[in-house]
Amino acid sequence: AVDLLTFGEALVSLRSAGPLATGGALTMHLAGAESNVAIGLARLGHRAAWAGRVSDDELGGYVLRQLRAEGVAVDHVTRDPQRPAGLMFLERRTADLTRVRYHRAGSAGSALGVEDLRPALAAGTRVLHLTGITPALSDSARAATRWAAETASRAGTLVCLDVNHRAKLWSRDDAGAVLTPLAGYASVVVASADELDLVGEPGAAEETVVAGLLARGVTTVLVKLGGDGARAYTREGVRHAAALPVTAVDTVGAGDAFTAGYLSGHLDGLDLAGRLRRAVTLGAFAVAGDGDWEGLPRRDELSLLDDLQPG
Ligand code: KDG
Repeated sequence: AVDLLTFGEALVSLRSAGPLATGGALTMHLAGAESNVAIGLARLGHRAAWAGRVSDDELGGYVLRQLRAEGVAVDHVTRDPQRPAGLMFLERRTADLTRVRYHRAGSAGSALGVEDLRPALAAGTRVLHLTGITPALSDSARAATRWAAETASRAGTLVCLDVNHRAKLWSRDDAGAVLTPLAGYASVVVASADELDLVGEPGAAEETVVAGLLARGVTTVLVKLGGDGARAYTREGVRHAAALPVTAVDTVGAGDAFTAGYLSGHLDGLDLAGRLRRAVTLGAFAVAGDGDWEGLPRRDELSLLDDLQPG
């Protein structure tokens, strides 16, 4: 058994320093919200596994090599000889503004199905992490996500749904129709403030959506506020966690780092304040360095930011 199992599509991300239209050098990175979370946990010494389908070529080999190098278990990854790797082009315009272009329709990762997840879930996990990206990829990926959430929640496994709305993959209406029922299987729901209503009534206020989720059995709702930190709602009330004051170099991946930190704190048995402190600490490491996950801390580095007071 592992501490955390996550699944989805891992992408090969090709990053340019400036506008793509002007060309120049691209650098190759592993991307994917779920694999970012798995790496965040593995860096802290937790046993993390990632499941999904990768292409049976050099690019799929690259994805597996990166995950293995970071200590993420890939025992339940399927190589797909028929379909290509999902690609993502990322152009940086400012530290906060990056534009993404996907080439992932019909990819190996998007062909994910229930049978790809069955052995991974059967092997056992303390936490199942899933995102709102995976059900946007295909009908089979949507069915697999729902199956995994339902199966894990029935087995008493902690399920964490990280909403992660990707407007380039589906509309808010389509996302809401799928993610709202999915949230009913989750114990922990993570969303940024502008995507929270995708797990409630469209346009509903934060308090209304949160009350609905808590009534449906969700125990913790984490609302990410970017540079303003996060709010955590439980039945006991609401608590605000400020972000740590670091200079933002690259904000992509900060949300995944936040989730990884929160779940790491949960696995370590920390109280809510401790889980939030670890969440904002990982978020700070993610924004302070380039890349989605490259700057995430190892356990002995967690204390590096201890002297920073939440700003
Ligand atoms: O969360 C960061 C992600 O945006 C990135 O790694 C790619 O998973 C990704 C996606 O589908 O956008």
